[in-house]
Amino acid sequence: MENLDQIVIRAQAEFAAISDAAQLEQAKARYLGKTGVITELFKGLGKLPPEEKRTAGAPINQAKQTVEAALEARREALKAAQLELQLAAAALDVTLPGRGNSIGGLHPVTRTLERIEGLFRSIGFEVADGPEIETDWHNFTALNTPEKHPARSMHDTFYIENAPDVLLRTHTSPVQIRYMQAHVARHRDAEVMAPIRIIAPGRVYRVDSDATHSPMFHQVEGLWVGEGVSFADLKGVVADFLRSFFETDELSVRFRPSFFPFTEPSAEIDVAFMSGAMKGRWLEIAGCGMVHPNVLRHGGVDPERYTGFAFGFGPDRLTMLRYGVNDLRLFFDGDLRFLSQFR
Ligand code: 2NM
Repeated sequence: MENLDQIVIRAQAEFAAISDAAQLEQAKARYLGKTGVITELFKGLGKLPPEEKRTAGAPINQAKQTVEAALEARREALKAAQLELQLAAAALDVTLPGRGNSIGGLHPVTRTLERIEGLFRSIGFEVADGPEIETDWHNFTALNTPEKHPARSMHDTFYIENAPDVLLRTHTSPVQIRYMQAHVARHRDAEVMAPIRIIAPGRVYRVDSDATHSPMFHQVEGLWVGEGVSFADLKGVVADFLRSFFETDELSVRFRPSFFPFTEPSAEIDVAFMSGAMKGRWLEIAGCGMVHPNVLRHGGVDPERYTGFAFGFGPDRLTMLRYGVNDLRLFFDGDLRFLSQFR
């Protein structure tokens, strides 16, 4: 028969071989459980007389304590190994370099708009804005555009369904109409109206889409209304602006007769760089003219007393020229590989 020492050695070896907590508890039951080997030995003592019980019981008690100690030691070892595994799984290599913060940047067209606004503010212009969803009256009628003009067709302008008088503005000129009306109203009782000098930058919409046209694009329109404002003032303001914008005096600016319903006379503005890669090529860059008397009247301004000039250009196009971008759609695709080059 197996003696006490052998039982203890077997228990210690068994516990040591187990690496699973549940299996360890099953092994414990085999020695210390209700029908365990050591428990059975204690049961055998019951039949002995009291004085023999004590002498025979002492070594069994000793063996039980040794087995319990081995069990506890193994439990602790398994718990420690488990913790070790968890720590290893959650390990962080604190010596790795950080991911860093990626720094955002302004959209190239926004940069152009801010530049334009800064330049015009510096010569006393105010920056005005207005709704992108406009009425037919503010967008066309007030701007002297005839009832049957092609720009009013559904092929050119986005209309709002079931609202025939509502559309997406096709230019920022309605801002100028709204501004004139509000400004004149504020000066109703004054002897002389203070001059109106504004630019209206913003998004405009036309039914058009290819490499050089987007259904949404940007415009900056300017307006100067006052006593004695002339085409010569227009030429000076525009030429100075363009030379400041492109940061060069090596820029030829020419005014070519043209037609717009809202100005008379009207002109296209072309520029040519006198040096550099683009040297000598005329680029159409803006439209302009003296504000038509009907437009002044719709703005509440007396055309017998005041004159004004207006101009409009495309900041998207100016941005393409300034940064050498060849496809307008790159500005509106939202591709970070393109946009992050302007940070
Ligand atoms: C252009 C060309 C010519 C223009 C006219 C007006 C207003 F509202 F004052 F009549 N604002 N902008 C204008 C004139 C715009 O863009 C090519």
